[in-house]
Amino acid sequence: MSVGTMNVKMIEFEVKGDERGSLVAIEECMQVPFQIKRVYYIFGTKSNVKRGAHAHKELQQVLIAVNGSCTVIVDDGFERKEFDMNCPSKGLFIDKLIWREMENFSPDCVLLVLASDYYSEADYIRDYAEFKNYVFSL
Ligand code: T46
Repeated sequence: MSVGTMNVKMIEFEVKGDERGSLVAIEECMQVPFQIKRVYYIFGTKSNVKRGAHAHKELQQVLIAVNGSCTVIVDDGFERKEFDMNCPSKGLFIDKLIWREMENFSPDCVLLVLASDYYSEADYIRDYAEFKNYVFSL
């Protein structure tokens, strides 16, 4: 891994709109680059709360602010980037081994997450120094 190759990218989903409103469809291995094994969503986040602050050894995810807004900060151990999440037709793909933090949640924010695997606490790295050591040892 080296500077400038952080595997995080914003995906624009096609909006099927008509006079009734809008619809976005997401299928595994089509609009997102993995098989979707788990879906969860974060809502009712209190103001001034920060979430995340961990990386995953293997898990890949796509984060979508289906309502409201929040900020996602990503860090591959070499550089940090910030993404404003405020559009239900955009998803942030986050590869494995990326540290992530979420903050600035609007009261109405619903952050939908599509994940490549089932929940496993063993996949989390929750200490930043440990994360950097892990990345630099690869
Ligand atoms: C991530 C960011 C974007 C479960 O039991 N099953 C699950 O699938 C998840 C995701 C969580 N949990 C439990 C574990 C904790 O007791 O729900 C509680 C809150 O989870 P956590 O503190 O990890 O939540 P966040 O918002 O800090 O992080 C979550 C995901 O865990 C993480 O994978 O990338 O959202």
